[in-house]
Amino acid sequence: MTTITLVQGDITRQSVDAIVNAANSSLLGGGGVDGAIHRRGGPEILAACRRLRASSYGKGLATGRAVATTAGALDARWVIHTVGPVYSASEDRSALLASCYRESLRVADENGARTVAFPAVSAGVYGWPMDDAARIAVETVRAVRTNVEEIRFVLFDERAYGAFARQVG
Ligand code: AR6
Repeated sequence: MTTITLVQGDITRQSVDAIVNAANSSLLGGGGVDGAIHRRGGPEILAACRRLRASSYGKGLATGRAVATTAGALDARWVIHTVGPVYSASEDRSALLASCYRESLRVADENGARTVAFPAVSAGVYGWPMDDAARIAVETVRAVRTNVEEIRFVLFDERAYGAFARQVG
């Protein structure tokens, strides 16, 4: 049984097995959630990302994929980095956004994580409309077969929290 929970707050303050990062394909950090995770998690995470770049992801991590690193100083065992699609009004990229959630849960399962915190992937800098981002996120995780016991969506503000709450019902 997997439970979906919602929290309004800062994902870097969560105590879970895995924290999902809305990264970019470089894996070398950025703003938004990515910046916050690297700031609070410390240099170990970036060092692990650099090693991944050097070993397996020379061309970067593809959109819709996910990979785990140490969580550094965060209160978690892993950070799972996933790359959301940039929103496009002219092209339907929702399969790629759904893939971020599926792949992140697959990586969580591979590592044995039982509690996983997700941000609203692509709904910040990447421009995805919040209601649609919430619908895709919730529908996708509900359809996944996983050993994860708690999927916690951590929403930064009231608007995001409301959008997810309407989907979870
Ligand atoms: N905790 C929870 N949610 C947060 C936090 C936080 N600490 N900070 C921001 N959010 P974004 P994206 C919310 O932009 O759209 C980065 O530069 C935010 O309000 O972090 O996937 C990466 O390096 C929004 O609702 O991710 C990429 O280049 C949601 O998290 C790019 O941004 C996602 O916003 C990825 O863009």
